[in-house]
Amino acid sequence: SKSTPAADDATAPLKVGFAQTGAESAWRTANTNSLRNEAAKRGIDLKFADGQSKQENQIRAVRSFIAQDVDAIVIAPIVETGWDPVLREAQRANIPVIIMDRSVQTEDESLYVAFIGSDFYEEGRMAADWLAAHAGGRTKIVELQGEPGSAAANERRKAFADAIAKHPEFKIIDSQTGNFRRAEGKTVMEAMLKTHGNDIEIVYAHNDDMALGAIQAIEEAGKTPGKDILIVSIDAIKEAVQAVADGRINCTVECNPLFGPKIYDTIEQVLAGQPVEKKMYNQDELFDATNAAAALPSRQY
Ligand code: GYE
Repeated sequence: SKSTPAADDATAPLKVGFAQTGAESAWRTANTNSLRNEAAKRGIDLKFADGQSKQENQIRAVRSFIAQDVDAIVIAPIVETGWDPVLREAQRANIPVIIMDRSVQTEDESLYVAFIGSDFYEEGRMAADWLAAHAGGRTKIVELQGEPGSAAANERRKAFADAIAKHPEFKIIDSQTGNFRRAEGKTVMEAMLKTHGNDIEIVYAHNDDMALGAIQAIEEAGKTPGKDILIVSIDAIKEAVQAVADGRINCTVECNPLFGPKIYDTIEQVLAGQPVEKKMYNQDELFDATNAAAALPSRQY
């Protein structure tokens, strides 16, 4: 197996390659900062690659990390499928890979050492359950999906559909991708308002950035988000928790992006030959009118 850097040279800093998805959302920026800041704190040499939302860029970055003989590789996979060949290359080079944030579908689970992230299915279920309890007779939902093919969009969509199927009064009248981006959330919402007009009673957004974009579209259409149209969302970035406190978003389910410490702890354990858990999930909370204002001062992202 891979020798520790200490075995090569006691003074050499740990070299970690990080293939990030891109910079599509405030969540993502917080995630990038967490890995960068914690690396700086620990004296880790972090090689950061921005995938610019393209899997091919991420695969190219992983290959270059292998060529640079890094000690470990962290991947935040844009989409779930298509990773096996490059993961095999890393394994052949004896470089451990940590999958962070979004999961991969693989035929060989030994191709990565650990997954660290949130349970996206659980997040979608929490959003739907909140709605079932608080919709107050509103039933017609439009969905703003995240990046097509991403684990986050796939699971948030499936969980929500499964959960509202148990409440036959609800109906998803339209569902389109906004790619986890604020500007796209706004344009998609504008188009939906044109198509469906007053029929839209609820927005389910797969992330806060799209919800915040949708809110702008709703306000520009002369409606009041949070009242005329209920908004449920995921991530709990500070700006969205503030919007919940202000009554413009009704609920946001937390998805904690601050993985830096956990990622490097895990890498250090793996390189020291210690066993690590294969799948590590965050415990995520939900914010609505009852707890958002109180939570605001302590929100870290
Ligand atoms: O919800 C979204 C980001 O994969 C959990 O990606 C992540 C999602 C997050 O762009 O804001």
